[in-house]
Amino acid sequence: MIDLYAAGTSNGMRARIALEECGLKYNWHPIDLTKGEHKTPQYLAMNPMGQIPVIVDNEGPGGKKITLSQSSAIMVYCAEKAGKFIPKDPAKKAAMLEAYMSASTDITPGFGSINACVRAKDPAPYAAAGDMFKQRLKGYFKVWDDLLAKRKFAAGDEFTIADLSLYAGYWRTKGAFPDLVAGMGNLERWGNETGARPGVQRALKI
Ligand SMILES: N[C@@H](CCC(=O)N[C@@H](CS)C(=O)NCC(=O)O)C(=O)O
Repeated sequence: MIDLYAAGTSNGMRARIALEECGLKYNWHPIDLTKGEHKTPQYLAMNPMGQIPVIVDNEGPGGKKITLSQSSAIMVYCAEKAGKFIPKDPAKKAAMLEAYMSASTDITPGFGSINACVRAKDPAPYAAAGDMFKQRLKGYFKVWDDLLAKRKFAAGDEFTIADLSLYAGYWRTKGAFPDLVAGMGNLERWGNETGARPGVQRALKI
């Protein structure tokens, strides 16, 4: 059985979406970031970065327990364990990695940067930076909108972890800053299809 320690953020939901979509059984341990539950000595022993998400798989590789942080690493781990969502064909796998990295290293950190600016205790000094990050994220989503006009899924004709990763960032952005994805019909079509998947729906019901 896997233990998941997370909260309802983009990174936290990336891990939970992966577990649900991969059909892996897990225990859900909600972490209250406002109470600093991710900074306790017990938590830091699992992830010295003091961040969610973390999974502990008691039946990891070789039957040994493994503790893993970094939402994108967790997604790959779940996909490999379940044998799902990573293309076998090398060219399709390369395309998947390209899309996956955009979702994991452009979209979600972009969202996180905006959040840090607008939710700062005193947001005024960060207003210009917040606007700059908003424009940058909107630009990324516009490219995704154009790409999704030509392909059904994030990396082509196969549903992969790139879709799962991109969806977490899209879902959070749409909820918090809807204007950044407004009027992007292809992205919306893909978002509606991905959001309707039973595993994604279960993951986001917290
Ligand atoms: N690169 C990490 C980022 C994790 C991260 O930023 N987690 C945030 C929530 S989305 C967090 O725990 N923030 C609290 C903190 O940094 O103190 C990942 O992908 O898992």
